[in-house]
Amino acid sequence: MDKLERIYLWIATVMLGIFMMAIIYSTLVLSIRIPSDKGKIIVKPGESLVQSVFQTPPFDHPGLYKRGEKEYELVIVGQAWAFNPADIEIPLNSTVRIKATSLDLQHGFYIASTPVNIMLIPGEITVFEYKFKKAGSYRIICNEYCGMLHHAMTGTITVK
Ligand SMILES: [Cu+2]
Repeated sequence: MDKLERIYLWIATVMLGIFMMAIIYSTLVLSIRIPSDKGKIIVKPGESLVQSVFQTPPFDHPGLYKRGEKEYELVIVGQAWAFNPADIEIPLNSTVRIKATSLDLQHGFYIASTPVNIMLIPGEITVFEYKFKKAGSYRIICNEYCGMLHHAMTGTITVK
């Protein structure tokens, strides 16, 4: 083996070690979890994830709920290959707290022309807040490849 090759291999090994330590440190010491620490769906013994999601509030009733003056909570359940609900109407200038999860696979929840781009992970609850300040129609897109009809996994948000 060439001397230079050996040096490169050593550098690569040391870097890999540092990255592994960083992952372990961020998980165990800093308690960083993906996608957030907003909770999990607890699957009871003998139950499937689908049953557990539909028995865990607020996911037992997906939809848009008024929580205050110009404040809403949007409960979204993603599944292959649809969002529930898929067509949502939001009053202009409302702050929407999106709470989302997935029933089966990893999906994306991206609202085009906004910074809302969240990952829906089976059994994990993701929360994201956004204020809709511009009226119009926004397309919801699944941007995590989730199989055959991934391209058909869309929805619409109408802000007015
Ligand atoms: Cu999807």
